[in-house]
Amino acid sequence: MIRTFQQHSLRHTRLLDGLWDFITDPGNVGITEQWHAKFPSDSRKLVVPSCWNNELGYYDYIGAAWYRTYFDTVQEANIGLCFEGILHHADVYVDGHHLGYHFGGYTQFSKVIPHLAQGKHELIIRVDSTLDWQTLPTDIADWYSYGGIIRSVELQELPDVYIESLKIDYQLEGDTADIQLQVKLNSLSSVDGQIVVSASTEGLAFSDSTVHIAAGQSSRLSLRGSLENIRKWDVGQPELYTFMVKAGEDDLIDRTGFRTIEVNNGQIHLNGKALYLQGVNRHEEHPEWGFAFPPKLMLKDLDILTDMGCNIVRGSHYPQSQFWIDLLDEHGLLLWSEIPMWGCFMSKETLASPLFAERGLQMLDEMISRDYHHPSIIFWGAHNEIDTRTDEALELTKKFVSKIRSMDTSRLVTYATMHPEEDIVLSYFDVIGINKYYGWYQGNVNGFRDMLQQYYKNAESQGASDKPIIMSEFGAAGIFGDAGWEPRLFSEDYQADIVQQALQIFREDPRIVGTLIWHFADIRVDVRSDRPYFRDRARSFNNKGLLNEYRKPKLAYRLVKEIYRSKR
Ligand code: ADA
Repeated sequence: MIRTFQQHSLRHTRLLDGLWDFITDPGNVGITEQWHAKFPSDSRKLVVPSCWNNELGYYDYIGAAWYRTYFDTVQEANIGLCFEGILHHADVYVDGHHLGYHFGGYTQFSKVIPHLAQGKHELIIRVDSTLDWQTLPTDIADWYSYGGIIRSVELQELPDVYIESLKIDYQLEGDTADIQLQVKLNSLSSVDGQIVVSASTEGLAFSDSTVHIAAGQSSRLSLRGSLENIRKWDVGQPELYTFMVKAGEDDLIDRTGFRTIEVNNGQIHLNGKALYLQGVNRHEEHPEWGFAFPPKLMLKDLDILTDMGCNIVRGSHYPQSQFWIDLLDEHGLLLWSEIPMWGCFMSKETLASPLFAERGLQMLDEMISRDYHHPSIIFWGAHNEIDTRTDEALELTKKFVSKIRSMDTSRLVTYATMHPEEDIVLSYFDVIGINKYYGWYQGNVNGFRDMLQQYYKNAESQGASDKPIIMSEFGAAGIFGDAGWEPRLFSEDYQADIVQQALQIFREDPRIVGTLIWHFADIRVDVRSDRPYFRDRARSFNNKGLLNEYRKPKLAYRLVKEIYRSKR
């Protein structure tokens, strides 16, 4: 996988990234014998990872496509295939056998093939980027509907008993950490066996444990240890600890940081100190790469966020790549991570759909399991702008929030509301995110003041007055280069004015604990000629970026930098 550190030193891994055969299948013909034989002659090459919509002729292609590559095994081996992100439906075939299906473009999944014979093997993936009213996101969202294998594909050679997962938990008492490791092992062997598991981190070796594992079964064990004088992870103080687990011939390396997060007196406390959050929303998108955002550009985005004086970024509106989150861990920046539940135009039928809920719960599961150890993640976001005045939203909220809390009690749970004045789900969350666009969709920028008063009344009536508030979205569009003497709509000047005035209002309000400007950089938007949505998006971009899509700063960027770097 593409991480900033090595995850295995014993297990052999290799990326299958590179040039793959590619063919679209608009008629959903499928992989019949005949069609399969035709694959090479009709197909073209495509780089994995990438989005096909960034290639000539495929700009607006939404539908099914087939990808093919080959890999060799020098001897019979257990093979694990790990897919970091495929938009959105994926069917995996090895040597013509269907290994399984996965839905969800922004979280990873794996398939294991025990005892694969020595030789050359064919890996085919059917990818379908079609969205509908029961998918996450649905077919209406304010970002481009890209398709493809957007993140890396990795092949792993697994020993007969391998480590499936590692979960690191800890309790802090002063500067002592009481640590529990939970290790899950899987056997692909036809005989029972015993295996020695050892684990360590800087300054602590856990006692070895001998585990009996039955043929073809899995086994869990937990290891405990205590570490004194720990260095805490904090904003701008990225203290990380690397954990190494060895089980027989296999190993797994992961990292975490020790810190506490809690809400106290309407404030968010990190390591016992009140935090004021200053940041932006960021889509992991670029006009040339779509969602297959390359590591080199991530480093640049990180430098820009740091230059601006941000201490947090919202991963709008889906789980972002692990490489990005590793970078945030390493630089002491915080992250709000959420699933792609974008509800601005969402129907009640969608909110009430069991399939939709099931997909959302699975995504929460995959996001939290994948990213549990990242100290940068402070919030799990349950949804964005669904109609939180309705019973359907309330029921879904209960399911999502209890799922999150059942998996993780060490972080805060939040969401972004566009109906703060009438919202009925406030009490389920630790922190309330408010999305409002006074000065853009909603009249004068001073409207924020009234809206906040109404929100406070609503919060009081629901017993939620003590919940910290983050202004999770606000902003205005400004076309890069359109600057002048007067702040006309869509000019850089207008955008800068709105953002500056809004920040001033929010920074004076003691109940607001943070601001996340919409948006970091301009993003491509799905403006299809046959649909009524997003018709105000000039250039087919959401132009509310503080930077343009190529990361050139607008006037608003310079003002925000000045404000974020000044004392409140
Ligand atoms: C919403 C939404 C964003 C974006 C924004 C806008 O708040 O959450 O994804 O669409 O509005 O630009 O209107």
